[in-house]
Amino acid sequence: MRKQISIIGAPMDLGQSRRGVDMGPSAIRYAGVVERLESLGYTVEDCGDISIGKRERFEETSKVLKNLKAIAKACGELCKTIETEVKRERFPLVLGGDHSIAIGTLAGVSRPYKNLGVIWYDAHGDLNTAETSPSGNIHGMPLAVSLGYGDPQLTSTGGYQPKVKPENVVIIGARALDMGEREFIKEKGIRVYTMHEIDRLGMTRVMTETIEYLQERTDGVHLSLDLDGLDPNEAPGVGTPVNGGITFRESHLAMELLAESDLLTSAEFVEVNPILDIQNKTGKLAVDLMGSLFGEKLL
Ligand code: 4U7
Ligand code: MN
Ligand code: MN
Ligand code: MN
Repeated sequence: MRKQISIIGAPMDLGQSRRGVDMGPSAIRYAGVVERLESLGYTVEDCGDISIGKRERFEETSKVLKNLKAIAKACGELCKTIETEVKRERFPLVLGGDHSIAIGTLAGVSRPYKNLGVIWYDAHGDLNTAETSPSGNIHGMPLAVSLGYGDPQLTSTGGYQPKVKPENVVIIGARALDMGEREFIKEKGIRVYTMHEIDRLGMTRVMTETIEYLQERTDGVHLSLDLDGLDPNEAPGVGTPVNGGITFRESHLAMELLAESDLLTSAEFVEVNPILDIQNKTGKLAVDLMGSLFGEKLL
């Protein structure tokens, strides 16, 4: 892993309806992310936050893509910031913010890689489009957008598309996939380890297979970690919790195996909502996981 990390905050809350996820980057900073990574020997630069526009007003039942323009604009800015950090040969570590920011992160990190791999650690598939979305919330769409499906204002971020090929994506922790997402997964042949496979195979095998699979076919790998991939008992501060999730220990193991593989070229931790959290438990959890991801050893 590159020894120089650039932290970029993306205080986005326009991709979903719960208030407070815009405070996620602060919560992760207060949990000591910079100090934690420095203690592991990295040089860390906090680049601050990108700017996010204003929320529009909707009927909760409205079928439009909510806050489309402002999200597209912020993702464009995030993309540029990340491109700059990648050119400086630094490891981009993005703090969210709701998961719609992954549209910008992936646009920023995927240009130099012809075959970028993506690990999508999440209870959800985030593979909806305007046609399949039950909510109109863009945080349920960033993976579809990065694969080239969705509104052109989103898929065109960074000026090229798609950012990722379906065969280079691995979803881990899925347990709340909408009907349209299930069809999309089957049609595109996306690799998914649902909670069923995690229970059945164990996290060691899930991660070993994922790492081998991506090692063979990709030239860089991005980790997009939605804290709701973990069980709500461990990560209560998320907007769309789903019971029966990945445990704290399993997640640490997954991060340790990723550290060992030295595969990652960028990462983001998203959906931390301090308003819904208990004494910043979820922010601290994010930083704990980053510790393992960046090579912290127990002995
Ligand atoms: B997250 C949902 F319908 N699928 O599209 C949707 F269940 O980034 C939830 O993974 C999306 O937290 C969750 O609105 C998005 C819903
Ligand atoms: Mn999710
Ligand atoms: Mn998500
Ligand atoms: Mn969520």
